[in-house]
Amino acid sequence: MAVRTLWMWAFFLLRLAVTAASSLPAAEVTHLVFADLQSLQAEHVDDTLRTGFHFQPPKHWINDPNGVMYYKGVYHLFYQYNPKAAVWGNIVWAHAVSMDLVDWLMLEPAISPSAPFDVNGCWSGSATVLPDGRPVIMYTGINEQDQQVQNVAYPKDLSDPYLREWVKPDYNPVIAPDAGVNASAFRDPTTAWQGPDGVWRLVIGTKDNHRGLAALYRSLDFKRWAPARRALHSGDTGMWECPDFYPVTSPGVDGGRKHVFKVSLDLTRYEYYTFGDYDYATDTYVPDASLADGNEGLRYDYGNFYASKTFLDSGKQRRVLWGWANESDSTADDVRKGWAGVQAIPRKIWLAPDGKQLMQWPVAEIESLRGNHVNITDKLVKGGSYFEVTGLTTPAQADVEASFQVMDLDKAEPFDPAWRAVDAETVCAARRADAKGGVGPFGLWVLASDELKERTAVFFRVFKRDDGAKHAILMCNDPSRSSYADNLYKPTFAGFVDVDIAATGKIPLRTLIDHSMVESFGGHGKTAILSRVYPTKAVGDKARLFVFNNGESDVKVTNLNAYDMRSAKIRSLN
Ligand code: DQQ
Repeated sequence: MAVRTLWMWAFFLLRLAVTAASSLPAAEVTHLVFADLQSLQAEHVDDTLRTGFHFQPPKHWINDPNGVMYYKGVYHLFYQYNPKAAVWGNIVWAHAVSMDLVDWLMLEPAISPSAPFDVNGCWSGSATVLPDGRPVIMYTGINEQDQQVQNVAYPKDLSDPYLREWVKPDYNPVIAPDAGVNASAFRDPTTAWQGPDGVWRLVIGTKDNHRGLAALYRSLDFKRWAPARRALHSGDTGMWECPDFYPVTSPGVDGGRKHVFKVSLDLTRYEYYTFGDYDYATDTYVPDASLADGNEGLRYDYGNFYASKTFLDSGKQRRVLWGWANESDSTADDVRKGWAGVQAIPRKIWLAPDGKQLMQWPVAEIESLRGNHVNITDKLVKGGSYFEVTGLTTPAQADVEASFQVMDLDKAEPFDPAWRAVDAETVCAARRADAKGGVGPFGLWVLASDELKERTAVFFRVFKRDDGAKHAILMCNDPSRSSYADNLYKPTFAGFVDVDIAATGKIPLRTLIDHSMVESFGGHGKTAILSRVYPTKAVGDKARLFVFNNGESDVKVTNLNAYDMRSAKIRSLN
C-alpha cells in the first residue's frame, strides 16, 4: 500500500504540475478546481480511445454514478458531470435513461446548482422509492457557506417516463451538519431503508479526524431527519465517501441473509466491503468476524473503480453495481481529449453460495452487443510461448472468455511467507508479466501492437503455499508496457482469486476490452480488476489479442470464446 500511496502522490503532483499556476484547492485534496480550465468548452473531442460499449457522455468530465435506479421499466443513471470542461468542477447531476442497461438516451441534467443550499455544487447521492411509488433523490449540496448539506428532490411529473425534471423543495436542506460534524466532510447519502417500525434510515459519509464514519440519520417523513446516537459503522481509514448498505441473500450463510457495507476511501481511492448482521431494533451492524474490516478487507474491484453504488433491479430481481473508472493519463491529456471518466460495465452482484465473498458479473444484457465470434478449444500453450487470437475484426472492442488448465501444478513456486504481510498488488508489482515463473504468468495480452511493444497483460500466477492451505492464485493487470506515451500513471493492479486449482484444474477469465478500458473478471466473478490504458499504436483496427504463457508449466486453453463487440447507442434526446 505504501508503494501505491507514493505512486498516487507522485501522479497527483504530476497532474497538478500541468496546471499548477492556476489550480485553486477546493474543499479537499480530491476535489481540486482547475480554475483556468473551467470555462473551456471542449469543442474538439478526440475519439481514439473513447469507449464503444461502456457508458460515456459525448464530452467533458464525469465521475461518480448517482441515484441509480430502476423505475417503472426504465433504468436511470445519474452521474457527476462538469458541463464546462474535461476536469472536475461545476458539478451537476447529469441524467441518462435506458431500457436495457446497454443503449442510453442522454437527457438534460436533472439537478444543477440553483439555490442557497446547493449553489456551490450538487454532489453525490442516491435515490429511494417511497411506499407511495414516488422516487426521491437525496444528494449533497454545497451551500453558500461551502458546507456540505443533504437535500431532497422529487420528480416534477410522475407521468413522464423519463422523469426529466426534478424539483427541490424550499424546505431543503433536510440534513445539515450539526455542531461537532466536519461540514466539509459530510456527504454522499445512501439509499434509505425503512425498518419494521416505519422509521427511515440512511447513512452519510463523514470523518472525525482520521476516523471514517457512516453517520446514521433517521426520519419518519423523509423531511425531518435526526442523527442517531451512534454511527452505523466506523474505521480508522480517513474520510469515508460514497457508503452503500444493502441486504443480500445466500443459502450458504446463517439465516440466509446478510447486509453488505461498502465505503470508498478518499485517502487511497480504493473501496472496501464487509458483510454481516444488521439489527433494525438497535441499528447495529456487526461485520462477520471472519472478514477483515479496513485496508486489508475485500474489494469489489482491485483496480481503478471508485465511488460505486448499487440498486435493486426489481424487474429482474437482481442487485446491480455501478462504479466510476477515472482516467490515469494527465490533466493536460484530458483537456486535449475533451473527455475524462467512464462508467464501468454495470455488474450483477451477489453473495457467493459459500458465503465467503461477493461475486460480480457483467449484466447479461451486454451480450446482445456480441458480434463475430471466434472459438478455440484445447490449445496447448507451451511454457515461454504465445499465440495470437485471430479472426476478430475489432480486438480493441471485444469480450473474451477463456478457461486455462494448468498442466503441471507441481511447478508452482513456493509462496514467499513474507508476502503474507503485503497485499496482492505488491506481490504482482514484484512479479510482473515478463517475470518468468513456475505456473504462470499466463493469460491475455490485450490491446497489443503489431511489434508487441505495446500490450496490457491480464494474467494469473499460481503459488504453492507451505501452510497446508490450497494454492494461492494471483490475478494481475500489468499495464507497464501498455503505451509508448510518457506521463502516464501505470499502476499494476492485483487480487487473489479464491479458486481451489488442485480440485478444479482450471482458472476462468473474462476480459472486456474497450479501447482504453480493460475490465477483467477472474474465477467466474470472484475477483475483478479494471484498468485504464492509453495505447498509441494498438488502437482501433490495429489492436491485436494474444494468449501468452511465461511460466515453466504448459497451460491448455480448454475453451476460449472471443467476440467483437458492437458499440452501444448513446444518444442525446435532441
Ligand atoms: N465525488 C463527489 C463527492 C464524493 C466524491 C463530488 C467521490 O460527493 O465524495 O464530485 O468521488
